Amino acid sequence: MKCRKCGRPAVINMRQHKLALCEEHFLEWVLEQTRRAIDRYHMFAPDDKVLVAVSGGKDSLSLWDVLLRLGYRAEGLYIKLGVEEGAYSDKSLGYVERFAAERGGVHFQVVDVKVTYGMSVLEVARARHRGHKACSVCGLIKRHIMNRVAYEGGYSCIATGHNLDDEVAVLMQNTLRWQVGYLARQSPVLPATHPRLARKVKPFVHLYERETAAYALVRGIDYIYDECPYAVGATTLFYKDLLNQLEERSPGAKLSFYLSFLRAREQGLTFTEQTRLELHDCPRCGQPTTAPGLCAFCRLWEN
Ligand code: Q46
Ligand code: ZN
Ligand code: ZN
Repeated sequence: MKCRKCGRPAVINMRQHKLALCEEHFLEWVLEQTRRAIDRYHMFAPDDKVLVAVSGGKDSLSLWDVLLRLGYRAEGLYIKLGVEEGAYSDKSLGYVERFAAERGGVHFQVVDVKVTYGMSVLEVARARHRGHKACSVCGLIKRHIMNRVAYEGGYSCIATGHNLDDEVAVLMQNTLRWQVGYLARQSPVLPATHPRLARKVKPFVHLYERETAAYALVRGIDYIYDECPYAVGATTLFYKDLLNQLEERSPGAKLSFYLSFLRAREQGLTFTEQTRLELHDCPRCGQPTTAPGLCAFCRLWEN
């Protein structure tokens, strides 16, 4: 297989685009695709300060790399959850630190959940939500911290490394259950609905997971291969697998499922967002909550 642009040996063949590219042109192509998504969905402007949520994995580190190469003011945020199994948190932080050091010490900050709030994610999950999975508590904590850091640091938005496979897996789950509220909100850009909530953007939303993985590989970005130990068996993985079978039979199926969903929604063919709940400001942290009194995050740390 030869690169369509220069005829040298291709390193990747993207059947959904009928496009094979060599190393150099593939790296260029990823930058261009990302830049286009940022512009197309009006994610952020060239002089905006962007907070990139980095986990040490291939998607978030590749995203950070691409944003820096595109000349954006992209700074990192690593949230140390305190996952001790397989020294997961320490290892993944190590990858983020090396990434930043190799790029002349680009700015990033670490929020260590245990140091800041007194308990690691797992400890608080055990103490508060017996029988609940760590992930629900973890999601709540990560959202709170991202919003807080973005607000305090004056960032215009939070960028996450979600790729097309992530988005399509969620879309399929929501569609199969007709989760109207979730479908109405699933978007490459989630606007801020409160001054304390940052806008969320997903610049890799048009890239397949195999492309973000190839980008990290070709660019020489070292990342943590293992998933968080609690992610094992997650339903999303099942849907990803299912969608890959579909893609195998019909190249481009994932991309077109996602893009036609966005188009349908734009044309008003899906659902209007459910009536907004009235929001109250949490008396402790100031972030909005749906019921008066402490927000779910602050209640976690009570007593
Ligand atoms: S939610 Fe669950 Fe993830 Fe938190 S506990 Fe690990 S798997 S990191 S995206
Ligand atoms: Zn080429
Ligand atoms: Zn609160």
